[in-house]
Order: sequence, then C-alpha cells, then structure tokens
Amino acid sequence: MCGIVGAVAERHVQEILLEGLRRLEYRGYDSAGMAVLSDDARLNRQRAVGKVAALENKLADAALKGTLGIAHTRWATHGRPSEQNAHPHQSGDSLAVVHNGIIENHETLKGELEAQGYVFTSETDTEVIAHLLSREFTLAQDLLQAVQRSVALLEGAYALAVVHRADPDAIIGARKGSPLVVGVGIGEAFLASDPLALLQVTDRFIYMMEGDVVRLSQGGSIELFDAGGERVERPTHIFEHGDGVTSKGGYRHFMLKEIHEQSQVIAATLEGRLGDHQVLVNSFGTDAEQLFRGVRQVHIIACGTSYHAGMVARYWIEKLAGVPTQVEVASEYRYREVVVPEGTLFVTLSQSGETADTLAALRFAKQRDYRGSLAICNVPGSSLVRESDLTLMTQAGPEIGVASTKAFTTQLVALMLLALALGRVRGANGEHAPIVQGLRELPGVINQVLALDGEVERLSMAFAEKHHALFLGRGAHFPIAQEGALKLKEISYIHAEAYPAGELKHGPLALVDSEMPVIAVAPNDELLEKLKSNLQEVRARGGELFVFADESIRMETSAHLHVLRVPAVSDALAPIVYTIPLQLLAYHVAVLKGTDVDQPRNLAKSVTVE
Ligand code: HGA
Repeated sequence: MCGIVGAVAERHVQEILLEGLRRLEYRGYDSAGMAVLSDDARLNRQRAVGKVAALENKLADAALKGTLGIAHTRWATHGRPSEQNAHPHQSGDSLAVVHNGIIENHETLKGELEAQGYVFTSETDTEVIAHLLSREFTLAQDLLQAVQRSVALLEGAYALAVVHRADPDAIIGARKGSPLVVGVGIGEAFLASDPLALLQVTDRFIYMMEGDVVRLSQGGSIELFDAGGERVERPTHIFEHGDGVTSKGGYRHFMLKEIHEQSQVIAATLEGRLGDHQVLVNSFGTDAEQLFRGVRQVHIIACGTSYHAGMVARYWIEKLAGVPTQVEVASEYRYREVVVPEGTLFVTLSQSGETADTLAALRFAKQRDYRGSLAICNVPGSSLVRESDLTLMTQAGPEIGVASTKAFTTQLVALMLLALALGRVRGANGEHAPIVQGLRELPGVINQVLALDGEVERLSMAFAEKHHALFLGRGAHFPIAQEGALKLKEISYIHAEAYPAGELKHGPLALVDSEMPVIAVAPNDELLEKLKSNLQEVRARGGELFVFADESIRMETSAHLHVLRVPAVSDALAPIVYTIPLQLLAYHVAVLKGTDVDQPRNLAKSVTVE
C-alpha cells in the first residue's frame, strides 16, 4: 500500500524522508521516489523500482539537497510498477505531487488536459493531478488555491502532497478517503500517511479530516482549511510511544486488546477503497477491473477462521454480485479433482499469507485453468501475496493472540468490498450505495458493541462449568455461529458445535438439556421468525438459551432465556457486528477457566506446516 512522507525543515530533508519511507515499508509497495526543492528553487527527483534500498542507492550517487521535499512508496493500482509510473509525478519541471488512492474520473480529466496540450508520460491516474494542478496554478497563481480548485474536480480517493518551484517555502497536503496526518515539529512541519513514518522527528500530530487541505511552510507554520475552504484549527495529539503494536497496552491479554482494536483496524481497511457511493475496484490492483469483468464463478479457499470468513462471503457475493461461489477448506481442496468452470476467480484468505495448506492450494490452482487469483491477506510481502495476481491487504496490524479476532473482521470487510466490486463491474451500482454508507459507519457501530463487554462478561459465568455448547445461526450468520463455536473451543477448551438453526430438529436437538447452553445469533433479518421457532424448540426441551438479538426485537430476558441486545445494523453488515459479542464471550469464559488465552494449548499462530 502506498505511503506518503513530506517535510519542511531547517535541515536537509533527504534523510528524514528516507527514514519515513523505511518505516512505511511494512505496508508493502513496489517502487519508491522522492522530490526535493533545492535552495535555488530547482525541483530534483529520484525514483526507483523495488525496495527503498534501491532508491537509497541512487541517492548515494546523487543526493537530493534541500530543506523541503516529498516522498512516496507506491503500490500500483493504475499502470504497472515501473520507474516511469513511480511517484512523485511532475508537470513540467516546476511541480511535483505524490498521491495515495485512486482517481476514478482520470480518463475524462486526461482527455481534457491532453486537448489543452498537456503531455502524459506515465500510465498512472495520479499524473492527471499533476497537470490539473499546473493548469490551476497558471490561473490562480497561488499553490493553495490551485490545490483547492483541483481537488474539487477529483472523483475517488486521495491523500496528496504537492510542491512547486514558484512557492518554494511550502508543501500543500490534501485528503479525502485516504489518511494524512500533519507532524508538528519545532520550527519544522511534516506530513505523512501514517504517524509511524514521523516518530523519528515528532510525537505531536494533527489528524486531517475528510476534505481538509493544509499548507505547511518554513518556520513550522501549519495552516489548515476545511472542505469549504474555511480556515480551521484541529487538535494536536501526542502519540503514545509506549502503546506499541507488540505491547498489551494496558489490556490483560493481547486477545482482548485486539478485540478492542477492531473499529480502528476496520476503518484502516476501508481507507482509500471507497468512493462517494461505491467501492473503488482498482483497490484490488491494476488489473482488477479487467479481470473481474470476466468472472463467472468464485472459488474461495481458506483454513480455520478464514474459512468462516469465506463462508460469509458466499452469501454476500451471490446476493450482491449474482456470481456463484464455492468455499472449501484448503486441506481438502488441494487433494481432490477440482472442476474449474470457465471464468472462475480463485480467492485465498489467510492472516499470515504463509498458511501451508492455503499456499499449496494456490500453487495447485495455478496449474488449473482459473481466470486469476486474488489473495486477501494481512502480511504484505508474504508468499500468498507474492504469488497471487491480485491482492487486497487487510490492515489489522500484527495479531499476537493465537485465536484470530481483528484479522477475521477485517477479512470480512475486505470480502464485502470484493462482493461490491464484482457487483459493480457487473452493472450494479446505485443500489449498493446504502451498504457503502453502512461501511463508513461500521467503526462507530463496532464501538457501541464493544461497550457491551461488561454484560457479556456477566453472561460468561454460566459457561465456566459447562463441557459443551451449541451455537445457532441462519443465513450468513451460520458461519458466524461457527466462528463463535471455534473461538470458544480454541481458548476455553469447551466442546462447541455450530448448526444452521433449521437443522436443529434433524439431530442435535437430542443433545439439548439444562447442561447444554445454546447460543443463538438473532439479527433482525428476513429469517428472524424462522429462528424464533427454532429457539422455541430449544426452550421446550428445557435448554438454557443465550440470544444475541437486534435491539428492536421484542424478546425479554426470563427464566432460561438470556437476551443480549445488539445495536441495530443493516442486514448486509450484521455478520461483522455479531462476531464481536461472540469473541468477547469466548474470551471471558476462557479467563474464568484460567486457560492461556493468548497461547492456547496445542495451537500455533501461523500454520506453516501441512
Ligand atoms: N493510483 C496511484 C496510487 C496507488 C495507491 O494509492 N496504492 O495504495 C498509482 O497507481 O500510482
């Protein structure tokens, strides 16, 4: 994923920019570049394909001297990885820009700009921004205004940093749909897509809001403007160094910390991938749109928790894109004769990208006639990512707890983006706008659900002495029930099974008595009435019921019935939301039982053996 660093300093900025790029390497990228304004206001640029070290080698031969500059690591969405396509992009020799995101109307803008005489030298969508800025600067003769006028013409998502020879004291930054923060220095100011890039120079940050434009200038001056062009002040936050990704940050276990990080990492996974009303298809890679157009079937292959995410995706892809979808565990798939219909997309899901069975399944699939492969993964540069045609990185950050939590919900978010993208290339568009809006609101809803922690903890007491539990769900919530059962098994060692609620009477009902708690996931969807009948079947047999229900459903806690009210959420996104109380339940039961929550017996985090 792309990274941006910018600096206006009292000293030469090359080293600050390089160190910033190194700190963003963990996100994955294919090329890197830098532009610095020299003391005599000349714009000098270096770009290199591959690692930041390759750029560093070039800079060792020809250093970029100057106190103001911008730099970038690129993960191509438009145009292959090449030096020509690497950022910064220039318009003539006076202006340079770095960009994260996707400009959806780049073809229309390019046509206009070419007609006005601008010559394009790259295959990127970003280059239109450079020429647009140049045109607007010619008209406004003011860089801030040129940026404000240009961004008003852009559709899609962007974080930008711009420098111009005619305004040699300033960097202008702008964001919409992709993150950008201002680093506050002493007599210096910085810009980056991720505060981690700037911890070398400051721990004070201003988080830019949607539509904000900022002017950083020599002396450390920072002027912020909102989407309407009004001058605004935003608070400065101190970055907590101690709360690193590999510390528990005050939580008793990594798992609990990771459960509580979910609203933040879901927001990060959505960053830069949503337009105003639709998903940005090229978030999946340069060739995504063309490849997705020919998709007639989807095969999803995964293991463990990731397999459950795939199972949810089957409901989503068939409903939102109308594409038949099969989901299979990798260890089964790789050893059978698989029929691959024409136009089948092969999708793998893995937190680590090194899961042995999933990787072997990808290699097996590459020998078959698939249309292409897509990896949804949390670790850039992992084998799965390197060997797949397309990738979509989840932004869960390092997951230390062996039982997956935030990696699962970010996979679900990524899979919803896939369902929407396949739907979009097949002509669906406006009708999915409410889901796109729901995705934007999802981090807030997740925070409300996390506030139920205390209530779930109280419910968990009923499980500590039990040896078995049954989880029920219907539709896309059946795999969520499976995931709830898996979490309980993994960390509390209680035997748990999940059933589609309609299957209860076909066998498992025989197990129900007062010693078998039954947990049901009950969102307010079209299957609710059917689910309620299944729950009556349990009550009639003296079972103890725990129902996680939409707050609008009329169902009260009474003898042998415990109701946890979950905030209302759209049908489409409910599986993501209902996962959270099930994770919390497993966690609290495990704590009561005194197990090793973060490293449960017999299990490993990244299963790199068959
Ligand atoms: N669209 C630009 C930037 C890509 C990006 O932000 N990737 O994460 C390009 O293809 O260069």
